[in-house]
Amino acid sequence: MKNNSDVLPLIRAASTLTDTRFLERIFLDEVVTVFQRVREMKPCPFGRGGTCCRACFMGPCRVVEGSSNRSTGVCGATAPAIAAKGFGRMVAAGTAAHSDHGREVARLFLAAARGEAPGYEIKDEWKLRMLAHVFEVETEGRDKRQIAIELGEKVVAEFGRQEGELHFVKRAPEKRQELWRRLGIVPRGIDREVVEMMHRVSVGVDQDYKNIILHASRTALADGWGGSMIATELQDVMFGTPVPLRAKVNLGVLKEDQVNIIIHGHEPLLPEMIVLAAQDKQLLSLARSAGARGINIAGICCTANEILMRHGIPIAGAFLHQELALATGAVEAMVVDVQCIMQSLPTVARCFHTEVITTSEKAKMAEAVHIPFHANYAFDVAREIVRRAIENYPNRGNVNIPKDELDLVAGFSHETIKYMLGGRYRASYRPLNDNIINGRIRGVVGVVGCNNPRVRPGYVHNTLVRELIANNILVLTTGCGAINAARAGLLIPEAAELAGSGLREVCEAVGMPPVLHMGACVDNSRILIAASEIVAEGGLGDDISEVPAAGCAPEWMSEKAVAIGQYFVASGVMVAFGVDFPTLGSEVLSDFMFGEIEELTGGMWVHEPDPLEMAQLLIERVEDRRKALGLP
Ligand code: BF8
Repeated sequence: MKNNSDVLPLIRAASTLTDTRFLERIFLDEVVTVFQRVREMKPCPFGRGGTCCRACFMGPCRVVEGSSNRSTGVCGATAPAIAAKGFGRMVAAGTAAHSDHGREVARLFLAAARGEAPGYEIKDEWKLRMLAHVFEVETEGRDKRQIAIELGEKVVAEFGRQEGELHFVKRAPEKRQELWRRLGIVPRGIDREVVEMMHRVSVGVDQDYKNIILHASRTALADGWGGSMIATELQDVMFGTPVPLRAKVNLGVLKEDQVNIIIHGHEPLLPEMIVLAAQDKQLLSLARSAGARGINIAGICCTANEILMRHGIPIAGAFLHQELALATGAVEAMVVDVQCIMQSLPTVARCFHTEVITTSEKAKMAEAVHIPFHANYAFDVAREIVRRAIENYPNRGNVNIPKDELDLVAGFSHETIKYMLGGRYRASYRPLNDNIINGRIRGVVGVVGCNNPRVRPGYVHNTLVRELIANNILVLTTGCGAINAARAGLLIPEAAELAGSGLREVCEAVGMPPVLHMGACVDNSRILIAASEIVAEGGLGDDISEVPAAGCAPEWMSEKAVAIGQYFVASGVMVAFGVDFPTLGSEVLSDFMFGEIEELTGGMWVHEPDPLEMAQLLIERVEDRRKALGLP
C-alpha cells in the first residue's frame, strides 16, 4: 500500500464516470491496482518494437535497424529476423494457451463419454452428430455415448498428431484450403506446430523473417481451426450451444446482502459446477444461517462470457476489473483457473476479506488457497469452494459497490445467427448475405480482444464500435471486447438507434443488437465458421478474403490476441491492432506484415492506435471488398 493521490488525474482520464468515482475512493484508501503500476512502468523501447533478442545469453541483444554499429545481435541476427522470432514466440504462446484449454475440454469430454466424469453430459446432440461427421465417426446405429467416445478419442489425437491435416481445416472454403496447401501452412498437429515454432525461434535456426512468419501462420491456424475451435465446439456439446439471453453487467451486479463469488479465468469446466452448487439447497440454507440472503455468482474475463452465454450469470467486469471487484469489499471468494489472472490479486485481497482460490495445477499463486479441479469429483470441489465462500461472509468489512448495472443481450453463436436471420425452419445465412449484397449492411467487422491500461480502457473500443455501426457495419464481438461493449450499452436491441439507417432497419426487423456478443476469446473460432458459411451461402465471393469483412483488437495486450490476429490474417482477413505493434522496431518486417503478406494470404495487418482512424481503415477495407465484388 502507498499514497496514490498523485494517480488521480490518470484514473480520471482512464475510465467511465462511475468507475472514476469508485477508483478515486479506492485509490485514496491506498489500494494499489494496475492503473498505478502502469504509470510507474514505462515500456522498454526495444521490447515494444520487437528488436530485443533473448534467444541466447551472448546478449540479450538490442538492435537498431539501419544503425552503423548496432544493426545486428552478437550472432549476426538482423532486426527483421529478431522481430519475426519474437512475433513467432508470441503466436506460439497464444496458440498454446487456447489449445491447452481445448485439450482440457477434449479430455473432459472423453472422460464424460466414458462415464468417468459424473455430472457432465451431452446437452447438444445435434452438434455431437455434426462433429462426428467432420471427424468421420460413424453415427448410423450407434448411441450418443458410443459416438462421443470415438469422437473424443479422435479429437484428443489432434493435439499429438504428426502428419496430415487437422479435421476442422475442411470447414474452411475450398479455395482457402487450396491456398494453405500451396503455401505449406495447413496445420498438421496442434502440439507439433507449437513445438516447431519454438524450435525455429531458438538460437541459430530459422533466420528468414518471411519463413518465420509463414510458420507463425501455420501455428496460428492450429489455434483458430484447431485448439480454439475444439474448445468452442465441445463446450457447446457438453454445456449447450448458446442462444440469445438477457443479463446484467458492471460491478453493480455484486450484491450487498448475498455471498458473492467471482469466477475469473477461461475454462468453464469447473464454473459450470459452481453455478450448480450455488443452487444447492443445503448450501443456500448455510448461506442464510451465515446472515446472507443468497449466493450470487458473477464473472470476470472470458469465463464470465462462457457462463453468461449459457446461464445468464452476470458479468462484474473485464480484465481490468479484477482488482476493482475485490476493492468493493463485497467478494467472499474469487475463483481463478488459467490466463489473464493478475499476480497482484492476493495482495489486493489482503486489504479485504476475500479469499483467492486457484483451481488449476498449472496456475498456482503463492498466497492463494489451492483447491484443485478434478473431473471425477468436480461437483464436490465446487461445493467445497461455495462452502468456503459462505463461511467467509461474516468476515466482511466495509462494502463499497458502485451502483451501476446495465442490460445486455448475449448468446450469438454462429448457429443462432443462422436461425435468427434465416428463421428456425430455413436456418441460413441467405438473409445476411442478401442484406450485405443490397448494402443495408455494408459489411461485418470483428471487434475483439483485451483491455489495456496503456490506453483509455473501454473508450478506444467503444468509440470504434459506435463509428462502425453508424456506418452500417455489423459488429461481432468476443472476449473483453464484448464486455466493453456491454458496459457501454451497445449489446441491447435499443442500441440500433445508434446504427446507420440500413443496419438499424435489419436490427429492428430481427430484434437484434447491432453488436453481437459471440462469446469468449476461444469463440473467435465461431467467427471463422460464420465467415465460411457466408462464403458457402454464395454471392460474396469464393473465399473469406473476398467477403466485405475485417477484424481488429484495438486494446490488445495478450499473446493470445496475437495468435488470433495471425489466424485471421492467414485466413484472408485484414486485422487492425491498436496500442503498439510488436514488429514496429523493424521497418522491413513491418512492411511485410502491413503489405506484402497480403499477396500470400489475402489478409494483412494494420496498426492504428486512434479509434476513429482505425474505424476509417476498417470501413475502407469493407468498401474495397464490396467494390471488388461489384457491389453498390
Ligand atoms: O482470452 S480478451 S484480457 S480475458 S486475452 Fe484476457 Fe484479452 Fe480479456 Fe480472455 Ni482474451
